[in-house]
Amino acid sequence: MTGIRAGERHPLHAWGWDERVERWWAGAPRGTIAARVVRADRGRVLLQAASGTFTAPASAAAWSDGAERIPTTGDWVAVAAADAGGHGTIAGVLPRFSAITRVDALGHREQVLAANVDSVLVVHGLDRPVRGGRLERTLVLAWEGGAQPTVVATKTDLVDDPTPTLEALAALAPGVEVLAVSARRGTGLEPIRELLRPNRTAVMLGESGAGKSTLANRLVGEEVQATRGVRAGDAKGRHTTVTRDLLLVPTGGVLIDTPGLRGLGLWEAEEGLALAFSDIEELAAGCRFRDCGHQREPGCAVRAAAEAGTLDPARLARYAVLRREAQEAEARREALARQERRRQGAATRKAHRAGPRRGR
Ligand SMILES: Nc1nc2c(ncn2[C@@H]2O[C@H](COP(=O)(O)OP(=O)(O)OP(=O)(O)O)[C@@H](O)[C@H]2O)c(=O)[nH]1
Ligand SMILES: [Mg+2]
Ligand SMILES: [Zn+2]
Repeated sequence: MTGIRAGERHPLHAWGWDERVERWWAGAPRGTIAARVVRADRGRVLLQAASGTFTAPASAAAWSDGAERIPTTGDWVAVAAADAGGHGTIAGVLPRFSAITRVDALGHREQVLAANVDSVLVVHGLDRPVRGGRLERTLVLAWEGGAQPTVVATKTDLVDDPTPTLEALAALAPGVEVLAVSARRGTGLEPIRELLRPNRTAVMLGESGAGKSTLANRLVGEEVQATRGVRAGDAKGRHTTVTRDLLLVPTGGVLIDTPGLRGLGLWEAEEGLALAFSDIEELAAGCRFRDCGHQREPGCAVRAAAEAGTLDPARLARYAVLRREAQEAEARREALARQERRRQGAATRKAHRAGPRRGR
């Protein structure tokens, strides 16, 4: 298929091609070539193939596993035809080993922000206050997507002592490493470089102005991404990055820079919630009822901890909000699945009725 001999490197190795992709590629349609999506931009994607780059519409395409996927940054795809002008057609999107997903603006569909990522760098700019809810939500998305999160507190050069903020971040992210870096000075980057070893993909998520693109440029070693100063006064960003871009870093890994997203609605989140709130999950083992909702149930160990001050009551309240949101999303998912089954049922019945007539 690709004509690569054992021991030889795949030409897309630098872009993250590994055994996982290799295995799935066995199901590729005949005559197609492999490519990775290196940019997603409002309905279009930029593809990196061994022979060069193509653009293609970001429309849903099936794979031999029967699933349809809309290609997004980080995806591996099979390109069918590409013309001399560099326009390609995507014949299929490979299965993903991880996918960072949020719900779309209407709340009806999932949008995959980045596919096939090993780690999520949750970037927080030390020039702004910590927004606990936002950070926790991002961690839920990362865990749910099947990636390992790391919190990156950047702009250490702007604060005298980052310690109190780092402690606050750690309390919001149990079991997650919190790194302190300055992209401006280039300090504290070693642990990130370690995450970006060959064949590893990381995606950065964080508010606009947090310093994602500046960090990306520092890690890449070149000004590949545009950056812009934050608003004086509240340090709010100006939504400089508008596409999701996959970049090669000299350590051999791949880094995805994303726009600072306003909305990060949950779509599927049960596992992500359990991992992001492992402290509450642990406490819940002591609740009298196994399905305790930590609301008004008697013998609730979680509420007891909040009352005793060992669990931040504000964190518990935010957890309850996210849980409700996840339950609502689940109900919507189920309703959509029912709708789809009805639609398919109707199509099958129609085909049966039309069948014999057409046969004659
Ligand atoms: N002092 C200092 N400033 C930084 C650092 N990192 C980023 N900045 C500044 O923060 C501002 C915003 O940085 P960006 O990298 O554009 O932020 P972003 O997260 O990519 O923002 P969006 O693309 O809008 O999502 C710029 O003025 C940067 O120069 C840092 O480590 N130290
Ligand atoms: Mg940016
Ligand atoms: Zn409870």
